[in-house]
Amino acid sequence: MAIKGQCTIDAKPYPFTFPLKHTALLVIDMQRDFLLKSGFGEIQGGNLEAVQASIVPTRKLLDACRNAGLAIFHTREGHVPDLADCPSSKLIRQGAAPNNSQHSLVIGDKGEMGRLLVRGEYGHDLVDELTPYPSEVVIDKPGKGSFWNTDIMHKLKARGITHLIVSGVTTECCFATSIREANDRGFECCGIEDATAGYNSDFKSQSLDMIHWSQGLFGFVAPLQPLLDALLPLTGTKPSGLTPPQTPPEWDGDLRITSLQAAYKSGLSPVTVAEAVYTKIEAYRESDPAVWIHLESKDDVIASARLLSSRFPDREKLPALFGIPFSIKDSIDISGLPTTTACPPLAHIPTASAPVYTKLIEGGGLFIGKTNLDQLATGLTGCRSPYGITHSVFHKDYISGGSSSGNAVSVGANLVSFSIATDTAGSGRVPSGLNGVVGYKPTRGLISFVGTTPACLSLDCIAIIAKNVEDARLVWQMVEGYDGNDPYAKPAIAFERHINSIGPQATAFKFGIPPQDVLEVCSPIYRKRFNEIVQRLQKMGGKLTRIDWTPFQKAGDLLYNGTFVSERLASLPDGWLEKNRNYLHPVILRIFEDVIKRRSTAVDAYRDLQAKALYTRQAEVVFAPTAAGVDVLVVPTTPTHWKIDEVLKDPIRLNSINGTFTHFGNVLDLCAVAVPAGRYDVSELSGVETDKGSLPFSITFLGGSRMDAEVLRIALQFQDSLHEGDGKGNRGYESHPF
Ligand code: TIU
Repeated sequence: MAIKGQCTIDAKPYPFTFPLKHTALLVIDMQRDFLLKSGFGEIQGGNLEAVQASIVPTRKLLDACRNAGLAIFHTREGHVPDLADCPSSKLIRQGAAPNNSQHSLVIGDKGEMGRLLVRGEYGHDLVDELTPYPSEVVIDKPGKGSFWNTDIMHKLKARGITHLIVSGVTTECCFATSIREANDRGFECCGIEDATAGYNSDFKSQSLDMIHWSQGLFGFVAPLQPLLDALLPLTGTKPSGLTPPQTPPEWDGDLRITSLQAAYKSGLSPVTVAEAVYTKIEAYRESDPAVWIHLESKDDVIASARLLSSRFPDREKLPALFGIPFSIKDSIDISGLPTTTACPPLAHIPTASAPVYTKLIEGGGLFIGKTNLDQLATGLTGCRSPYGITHSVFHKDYISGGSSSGNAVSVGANLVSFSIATDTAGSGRVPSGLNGVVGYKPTRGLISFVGTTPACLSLDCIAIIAKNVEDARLVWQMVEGYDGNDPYAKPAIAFERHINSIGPQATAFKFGIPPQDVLEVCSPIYRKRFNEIVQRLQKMGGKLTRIDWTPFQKAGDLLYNGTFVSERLASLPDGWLEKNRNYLHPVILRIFEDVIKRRSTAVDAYRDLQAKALYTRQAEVVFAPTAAGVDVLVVPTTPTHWKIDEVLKDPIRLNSINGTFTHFGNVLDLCAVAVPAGRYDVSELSGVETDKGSLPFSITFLGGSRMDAEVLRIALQFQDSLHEGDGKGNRGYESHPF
């Protein structure tokens, strides 16, 4: 291993180098139907002995990759039970061959292991030796290639994968097709000779030769042993046969997901983490009693932690969020708990949980409590809740931001690892920026919004607040996915741009920023810091590119000055406002009354919808993959950091300024991630030399619809550049005093 984080192995046509963090093992179709007697493969005329010989080497490869911490993807070929995803050519061609005596059974027919190549049947599943672990990805594919009509490209990109180690059956069919498909999409692939097999030995060797022919037409081919040798030193686990440690490992309270995952793997108990979390929560209550609307009892959480330990006794096979403590905004339903949306007259006790919550629990997450928010998720300050005003974890006089105020504080104060919030006008990004944590708002419709109280339903979005970009990205992977019950869900499979896996293009990016006159809204220290960040991005290889700011400006204005605010009322029952005005927070009441006073008409609303479509199209041009287009837009997350007192005196105007760089995000169907970008002294903001302490600075990267993986990649690059050489990585919570 020459360069840190990279491996190089002997391969044809020349040595294959792969970055560990960006490499996945792809195990193709090691299904009973292809490997065992009476399966689909035998009907194909396959030599079963030949393919079965690949099982043991594939297991060795899988174990080595698991131990080295690589992402693991398995595929299974097969069809939905009514065969709606099976083209007639695939169904009929072989059986229709003249004098055919071999294909007496075709796809969907009942064989000895169930219906052939049909999902859910015994024969369709993977052989026992290669059963996936809970944290591994399984892709069900209807074709021979792994990319046709699947979301594998999306899932690989979402994990930052650029390099693939490929194994599985059969070499001449699905293995070769998948490598060719991956190659077209920009992946660097290396097929592993001993861990693939075909039904015809000549086909196997010729298929492998075709991959590396002509200086690597489709990729690389290598034997297994050099790869095992290269991965062995990276093995995180102890050699087997030793007595497990008798004392649990030391844990320093680091709640980053990746750190907790490593600690759990080596024996840390989730009960220890639950106890520590409650100690922190109690201590922080002194500083800020307004974080939680509902806190689970410590005993209940400890019981959940115990249950997790008994459900997952094997520490090698933990789900990704095993024992990871999280909080959730109190506008998101959890069965049996009140959802208040910080608006007591709207409180209800749901009988079903929001899918986003259910997925976290299924992934092993440890639920701690529901957090405070600006009433009806309307606001960007954290000063609009009957449950009290949260303050920034950095300073008691300064706002936490909102509306996901408690979410960001619970992460920023290190009470939980991550939090599930919402973001309509910036509610996930703004409080993250003001508390020194990461706030990621995926493209709308990628995470189900079902079971969440709407703020402005056609623009609402689930947001993820975490300690660093990689944690936010991991939580996204756990909770995203098409939900047919969400009318705004985006289709599961989308066009995905190719990736750049090697060369300078792998790290290069183009970025745009707001024009100088727009940046004038920022306080002097914010402008100074933003300019410094722009220089840093350029030093990292980012190319500052001129963009048309008009669609962002106009879309931002549309959100609050247009008719979209009326949509906030559309989700409430008729007459609700009249009945409940006395119970509303005075600022929220004022906003709603102003909306009513406008007497907007349907004509106004249609004009705004048309304007939204136009600006969205204009923004697509800004993010187009052309010479003039940019990969990301970079903005300061907020223009400044208000004091609580200032906001209380002028709540609507200052709130609106707070959203200058966030309002347009959902109107234009963008994705965005707010990332901490250092600190500054409070005195630099206030101008009062005697003011003590520091506050966080934050920038937001925005990208086009469904460009989440690209935006997160650049955000990660930026985050890493901030922590280069400090030996700590991004611990998140170290950046503030708690
Ligand atoms: N027929 C054949 O060789 N293979 C398949 O049909 N599927 C896979 O290769 N997985």
